[in-house]
Amino acid sequence: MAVASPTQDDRQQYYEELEGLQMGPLWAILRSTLTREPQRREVPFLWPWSVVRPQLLRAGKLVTAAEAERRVLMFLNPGNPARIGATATLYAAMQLILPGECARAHRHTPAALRFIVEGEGAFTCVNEEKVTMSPRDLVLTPPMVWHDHGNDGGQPVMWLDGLDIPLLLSLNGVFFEEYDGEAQPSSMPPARSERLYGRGLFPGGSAAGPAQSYSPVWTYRWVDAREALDCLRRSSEPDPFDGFILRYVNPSSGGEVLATIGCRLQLIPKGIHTRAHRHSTSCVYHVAEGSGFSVVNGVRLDWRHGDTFAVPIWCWHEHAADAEDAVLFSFSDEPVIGALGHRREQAYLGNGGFQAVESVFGAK
Ligand code: GTQ
Repeated sequence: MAVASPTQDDRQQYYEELEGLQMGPLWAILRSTLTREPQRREVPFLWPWSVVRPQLLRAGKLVTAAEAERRVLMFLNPGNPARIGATATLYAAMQLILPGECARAHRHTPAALRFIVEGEGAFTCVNEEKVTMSPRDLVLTPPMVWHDHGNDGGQPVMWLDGLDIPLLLSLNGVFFEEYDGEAQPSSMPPARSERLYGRGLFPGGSAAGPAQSYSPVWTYRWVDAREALDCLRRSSEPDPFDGFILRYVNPSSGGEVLATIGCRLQLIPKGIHTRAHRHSTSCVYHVAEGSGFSVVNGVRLDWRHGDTFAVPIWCWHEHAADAEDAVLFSFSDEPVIGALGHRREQAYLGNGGFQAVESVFGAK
């Protein structure tokens, strides 16, 4: 039996009825949802230390650590104001703790890392182990591990926080618990996690557990990392896309330090300009040493020590150091994308491997 051609009105009425029934036609959104490449809202962005530092110190005058729980300025990506994150999956922020303050103990499912930017004398207590923090050390507080921060010194201490909050929010996976009391007792011997798990020796016999999803070493010291980077430089050729690059490793598995976040430290020697590539992971960079610039999807980001910048997923990027050697710390969602089997990488082939600069970030 022949069916009469439907009119626009028939369709419209149908769609309206479906809406009331909590149903919808896939064909209306198929092409705009299952896109050829990621639809990315986040943009390349840089938070200069010269801007961040005074604002953070201002927070120190206006809000106490006790009031705030954590006195933290978040880095928000202007491309996606609805999301708390520097990229679609990664949260980045700068935390301040003043002498004598305590940021009380809690734990949560989001995984966290700290990269210390300025000041001596602060510590994080991680599962009853007091971990001292010095500039450029990496400190981990993995999922559901109790942590409080304190400052026994005489200076303000500031550090970069990296967490997987946007990822966990999209998974509806956030759980949070307050500790019973302000700060944990430090019942563990000082530097226990470094001394016991960070030296290529693990407890044997029945105490030798299976590989853990996060590193049992709570801190990776700058002096060690910097020395390793120099050693790498003296004994190998630079990677064309990343210069000399090290991976912070979970010694129990050989994998990434956190199940959802991987950390890297890379040296871009003076005069080196890396080739551009892009990958299916997003990344937050922090300048640990020196100065230089990156070109991210045609935007030139000039950076110096203390700056933080976001490279959203599938953005072309290349790095250069012209005046001096530069060292970049970075964290990414690589372990998540890798576990899903969705790792993709592409080299930029046009223009001799370098992007054309279309705009300069922050230029008026
Ligand atoms: O220091 O425990 O930037 O729980 C965000 C959430 C820091 C922290 C952040 C947190 C922390």
